[in-house]
Amino acid sequence: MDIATAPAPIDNTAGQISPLQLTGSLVRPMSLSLEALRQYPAVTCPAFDLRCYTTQRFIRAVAPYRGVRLTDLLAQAELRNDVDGDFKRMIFLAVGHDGYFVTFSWHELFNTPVGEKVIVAYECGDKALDAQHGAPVLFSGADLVPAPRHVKRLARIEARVLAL
Ligand SMILES: Nc1nc2c(c(=O)[nH]1)N[C@H]1C(S)=C(S)[C@@H](COP(=O)(O)O)O[C@H]1N2
Ligand SMILES: [Mo]
Repeated sequence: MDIATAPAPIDNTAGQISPLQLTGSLVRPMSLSLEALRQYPAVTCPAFDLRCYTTQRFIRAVAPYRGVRLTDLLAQAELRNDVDGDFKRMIFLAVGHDGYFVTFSWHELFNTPVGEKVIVAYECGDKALDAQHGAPVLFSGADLVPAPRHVKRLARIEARVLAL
């Protein structure tokens, strides 16, 4: 094959960023580009040290993130409540482009101080994040060890109602 004329491979690390999908038990599922995220009220979190939970390894210092609260996005999408009280049994999966995912409970997000500090970030240290720097990044600022719920290249937030 002539490499010079071969179509460019789709390489998401090269800068292309797919819209963030809000899916699952929502009244209005949404698809949000970085530009669309910027239309929501912006919040900034303090700088912090990224540290792995499993190894306790120090990864790097991270400058303040700027982004939108996850609860603001979910309020816009509106949680379904098909059976009375479903929201109290709801969890949210935050899924990265590579399939890495973490969870939040409705209680954490909407009924504890943790939720106020969960953001989807599009800027870091006053500079726009690109795909190579993980945009958009989901970050839970109240966590004791930040790395697990620091999801690089967040692709989807999925709302699920748990049943026994
Ligand atoms: N998308 C994505 N985000 C992720 C992970 C991952 O595998 N995929 N691993 C998490 C964990 S457990 C750690 S320790 C850090 C690793 O960050 P680093 O790749 O910058 O060293 O990213 C976190 N965010
Ligand atoms: Mo980790």
